[in-house]
Amino acid sequence: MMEGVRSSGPVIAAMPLYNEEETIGTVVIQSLKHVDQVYCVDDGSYDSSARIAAKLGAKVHYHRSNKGYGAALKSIFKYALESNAEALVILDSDGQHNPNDIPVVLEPILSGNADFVIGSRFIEGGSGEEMPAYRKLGVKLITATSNLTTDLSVRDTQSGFRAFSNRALKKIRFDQDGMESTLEMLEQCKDMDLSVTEVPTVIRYDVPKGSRFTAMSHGFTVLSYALISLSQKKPFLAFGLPGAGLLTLGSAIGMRALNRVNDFAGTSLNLDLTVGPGLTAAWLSMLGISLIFTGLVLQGTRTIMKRLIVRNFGLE
Ligand SMILES: Nc1nc2c(ncn2[C@@H]2O[C@H](COP(=O)(O)OP(=O)(O)OP(=O)(O)O)[C@@H](O)[C@H]2O)c(=O)[nH]1
Ligand SMILES: [Mg+2]
Repeated sequence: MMEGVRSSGPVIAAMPLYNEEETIGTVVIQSLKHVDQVYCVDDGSYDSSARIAAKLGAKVHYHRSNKGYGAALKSIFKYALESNAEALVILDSDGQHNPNDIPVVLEPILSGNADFVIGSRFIEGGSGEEMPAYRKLGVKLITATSNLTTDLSVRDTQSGFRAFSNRALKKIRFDQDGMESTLEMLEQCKDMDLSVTEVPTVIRYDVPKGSRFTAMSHGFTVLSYALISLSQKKPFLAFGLPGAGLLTLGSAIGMRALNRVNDFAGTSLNLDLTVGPGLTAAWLSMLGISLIFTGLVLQGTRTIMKRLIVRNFGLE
């Protein structure tokens, strides 16, 4: 049980649950030591996960079929809002997060210093070093893209260990049913002016199921979402930057080809050494210019649409 003055309802620990019968028991028992309630969303598991969780004192909500991680988070948010939770902490049920870190993740919320806390692997004291290299690269790529979109400087956007204040629960809305919901929430924090902070946590990679094959495909889905989101929110950056890169490369190849023309002026070597690079330079430059132009048009359209919406509906 948490100490302190209560302005609203319970402190809840919640977890998406999908076929985790080997670990869920320990996670529920240990979590109950730190919060008022444990809430599990069983997403169509075909093992004994849900029965074990319920037996050990968790409240279990059932989805009849597997709807995905984000869909489970939606059910969790709905329940936390209905309970007017003072704070909500979400953690994985596969044993990768240590429930004894719950107080650390909740602290900034309960002391009123943040609305959204991420248990991060990549700040001092976190467990980023233990992460398999390919996963680390994926998470860093997703995090960098997401930070460009949100202007936040979060170090670990992909941690499932997160806590929310009552204010954040009331303001955050997300649509995605998959793991992309992790990024959508951060965009909401930025849009709704919620304060985000990170605390170090250890995330284990030696749990019974360990890192699974699906992690790769989840990674690509989340990265695609991050790129689409960036191209929608900051099209000039998303198209203009690669465009400028291609234009620079094209120009460099073009300049070299031109220099060759000068070097071999009057000899028969000219054509062989300059036509190929010249053509490459031309199409790279044209592609670069098209991308920059696309970025400009999209950015302009976005600005005009935004102004129209603000003028006609008073919304940002
Ligand atoms: N409700 C629900 N939970 C899910 C689903 N997929 C995964 N989970 C749960 O979400 C948490 C994180 O899922 P994982 O598959 O472990 O994802 P991850 O930790 O990013 O990847 P790994 O390193 O491979 O474990 C776990 O507690 C899973 O039980 C799903 O489709 N529905
Ligand atoms: Mg996991």
